[in-house]
Amino acid sequence: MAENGTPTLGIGMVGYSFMGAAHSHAWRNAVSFFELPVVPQRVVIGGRNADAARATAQKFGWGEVESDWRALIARDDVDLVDVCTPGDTHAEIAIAALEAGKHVLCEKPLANTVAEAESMTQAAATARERGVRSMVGFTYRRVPAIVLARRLVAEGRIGQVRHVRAQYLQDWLNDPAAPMSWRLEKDRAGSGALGDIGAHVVDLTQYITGEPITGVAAMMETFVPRRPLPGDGSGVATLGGHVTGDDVPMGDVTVDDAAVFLARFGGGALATFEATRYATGRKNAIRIEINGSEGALAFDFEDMNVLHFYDATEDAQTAGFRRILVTEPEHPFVAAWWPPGHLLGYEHGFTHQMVDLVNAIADGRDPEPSFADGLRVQRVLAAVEHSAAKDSAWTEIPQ
Ligand code: SOE
Repeated sequence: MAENGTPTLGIGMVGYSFMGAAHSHAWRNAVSFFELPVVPQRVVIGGRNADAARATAQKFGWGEVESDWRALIARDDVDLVDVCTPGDTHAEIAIAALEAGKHVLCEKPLANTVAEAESMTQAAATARERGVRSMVGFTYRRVPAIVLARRLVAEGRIGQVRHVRAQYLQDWLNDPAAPMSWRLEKDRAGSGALGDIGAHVVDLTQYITGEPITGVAAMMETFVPRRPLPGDGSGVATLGGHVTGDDVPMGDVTVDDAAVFLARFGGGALATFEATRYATGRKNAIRIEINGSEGALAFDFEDMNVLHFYDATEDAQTAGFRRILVTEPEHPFVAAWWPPGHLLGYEHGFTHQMVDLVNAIADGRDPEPSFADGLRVQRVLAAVEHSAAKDSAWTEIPQ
């Protein structure tokens, strides 16, 4: 019980780097800004590097540090395991947690392979029968403008969806002296730009349109095949950086730097996708444009409080893209924060994710995106890799 008598939910988090910080901050803010039926408590944090885990624990107020993730899962005071590790450990940790009866939040992409994602989805289905819930962390689903976009499509405001244009553009690898990190190792990350950021736009476009991607034709490229190893040898470099000097040890990049593909959606829409970490000048541009028979939507995360909406049923003389500032209390999640025009940022999506997850657990509902949703994304990623390896051959996605 929390001090005010509200029941608590003990969180055990595995991982402490970029996503560990984003999740820690979100667990903390969820309680401060939202009325929750159960209070998440930051009980214990763990990970490979105990010093790094300790630093994150101190910064974000975790109660204890546990270097063995199995011991973390086994604790009676842990009700939910938050998996913020690189993809190569998602399946093992998430399945063990589900089998131990712990709810699971797992960072995206769900896994490194379709086979792993299938095992995780199966474990989630089995655990669900015992009331254990699971969710995959496609956090951008909780950006208010994205939720509004989905709502407008579902309400028929843009009619039949015909075109989807989706890009996830970053540039933190454009410098060849930016060091190696686990995100550039296939064994650890599964794939490169495709899984790291392409997975987000695959998920977002399926979420907004409510339709699955049914087939793809793809190209992938690795522009810089070898990179300097990070100076401290820790392999946990954050995004970017610049390592120079004589005889700097180098490592092999074993993933794609960029992926581009054509796709078709279940409802017949044609789509183009682009995911790259070499889009000079673009820092975190998730750009989605959707054209429908009655209107269109356009979004760019670098201006994330805004949704552009074109209503084709309006008088042609005055019709035009409308710039909606998604900061009104009527907009999703916004009422809990600031007055209109007082903007939200990157971290708010994570807080909204925790809020939705906690509410679903308290209500005995399944949170979304589910592991099954994560598996659907994984199948698209696998089809993209397959197509690229076969000279862009059209590749259907099993539904
Ligand atoms: C790195 O490209 C990264 O941190 C991704 O891993 C995240 O999913 C994305 O939100 C921001 O960029």
